[in-house]
Amino acid sequence: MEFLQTPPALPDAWAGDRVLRESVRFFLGDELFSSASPVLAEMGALSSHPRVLALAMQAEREPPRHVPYSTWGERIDEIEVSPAYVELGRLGVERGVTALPYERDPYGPAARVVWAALVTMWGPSSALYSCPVAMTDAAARTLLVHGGPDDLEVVEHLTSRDPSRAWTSGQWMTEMTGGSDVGRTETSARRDADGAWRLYGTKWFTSATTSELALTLARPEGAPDGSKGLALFRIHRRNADGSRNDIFVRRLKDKLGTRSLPTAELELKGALAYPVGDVEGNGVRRIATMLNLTRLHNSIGSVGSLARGLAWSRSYARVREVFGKPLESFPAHRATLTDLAVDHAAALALVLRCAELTGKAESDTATDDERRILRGLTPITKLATARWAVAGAAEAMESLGGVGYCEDSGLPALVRNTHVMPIWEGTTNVLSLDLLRATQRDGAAQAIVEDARAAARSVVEEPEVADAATAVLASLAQLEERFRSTLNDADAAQAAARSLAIGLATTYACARLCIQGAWAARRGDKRTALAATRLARRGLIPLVAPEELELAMEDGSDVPPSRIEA
Ligand code: MFK
Repeated sequence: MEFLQTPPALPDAWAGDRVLRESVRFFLGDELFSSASPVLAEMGALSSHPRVLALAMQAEREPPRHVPYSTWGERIDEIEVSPAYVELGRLGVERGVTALPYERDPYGPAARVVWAALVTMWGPSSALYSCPVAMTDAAARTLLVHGGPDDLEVVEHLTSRDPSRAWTSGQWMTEMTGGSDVGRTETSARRDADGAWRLYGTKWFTSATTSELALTLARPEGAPDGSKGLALFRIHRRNADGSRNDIFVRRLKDKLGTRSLPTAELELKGALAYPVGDVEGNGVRRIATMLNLTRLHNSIGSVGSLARGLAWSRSYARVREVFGKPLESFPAHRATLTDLAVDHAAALALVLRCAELTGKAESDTATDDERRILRGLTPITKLATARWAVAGAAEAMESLGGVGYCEDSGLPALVRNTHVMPIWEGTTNVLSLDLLRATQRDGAAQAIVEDARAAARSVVEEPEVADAATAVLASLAQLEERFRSTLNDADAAQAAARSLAIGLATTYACARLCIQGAWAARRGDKRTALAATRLARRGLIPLVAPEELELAMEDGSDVPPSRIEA
């Protein structure tokens, strides 16, 4: 009879993920873990349920459509999205992907840890509804911190579990002048005779454009150039009477991935908007609250991709037989899966630590040192997890061979969608430079180094993690020296920024895996200690930054393109 491969089955994202369960228990303690487990178990089962996976596939096949005009010629600029995308959003919202961090009971400051675990599982099944969720959460927090009484009603909608009341928010920051250099924002804000603010300009990348509202930056007339002149505004797609605001869709973006998610170019032609706080030029500082949270969401998305890719790879290795033996028994393949597992454990350790500190900061229980750690840990967690996730998703696809390269396996969508992680919310270099700035202004890197050192020292005598903890301490000393020798020279610091950021993230992840591994080993499970050891053996700091920067742009790159007729 013709051979037919037994298909791999995606395991339950909670019951089938030992590292996630152990990590959440490590962060929460036994008692809170018991109370959070049912919620997380439900999400684990839901996110790997065949119906949910089918919805995600459907949303991938049904990209958004821009409908500029009504049947009778009225300009409407509707964006139609797949019903599957809407349904996936409903499933997440009902289970608290936006609401849980705002419900202090029963988890208190640890709510962000429970929530982060929840969203890592839901994200890869959400057909990128995780994107509006990121911006909605971040907008709610930004409005709570910087907004006034009028914003509170909006926050209620943004943090509701009731799909009939729940709103989502976008974040319209990027303009044609740049996603990174936000200070060049050209959108202007003018005040009407009746005192209302109206915005004029073009927003170049606006995702989740079907959201009810967005937070955006604009320059009030007469305000200075640069980021110091920008103010933050809340802007709604529809006015209070249901009529459309003066927001026009130029076109939808044709993206490599995130295909189910609408991303548009928008023109604001006198669109009504409400300042968040004053208009005295605190816009970038205020939107930074939003950015720090969306960067955490991005990191959670990267962990989700790593977990999903690893789950598919392992599942396939269990059912596939080659050269007369199960694939899972080949040392070459085991080595590949081991490194994927280490990347996943390291990324999760960083993300849950960031979530823990975010929860403390939001509930005003963080110490000054913890705030400094969080300031630097957010960008480096985002940049490191995104890079690991891109490599991990590609590795997972490769591990399924040719079938993994075919659309109906779902792996190509995972690879495409993961590729947005290093780009969305700040590229690797932009975030590396953010770490340098936060180090010079707030001592962020020093705080991270001290925290990692204290962690490694606390377990360096424990046999299971002694080697890894020793490597962490050596790496921290090297990093300190590299920071010291480069920070005073702006060009040298820039050239070294990426290797410093990745080195610090990897070393910090290893320190966290050391303390978690020692804790788990005392309870009888040595696998996280093994992950710490393997991570340390791979090397914690990348090579020193190149000094041969003249190789970057070769002579001749200014030669005009060929004009020969083909
Ligand atoms: C899933 C979706 C898929 C769709 C496809 C997506 C495609 C990609 C679309 C995109 O374009 S994503 C673009 C994402 N863009 C960014 O993430 C912004 C990157 N740029 C930065 O992060 C800059 O550092 C930033 C704009 C925030 C600030 O740069 P500036 O203009 O040079 O200002 P400056 O002086 O560094 O900071 C201004 C103030 O904000 C300072 O405070 P003070 O005024 O009190 O001195 C900073 O300390 C503060 N600040 C900046 N970043 C902060 C921060 N505070 C706290 N946390 C931060 N992260």
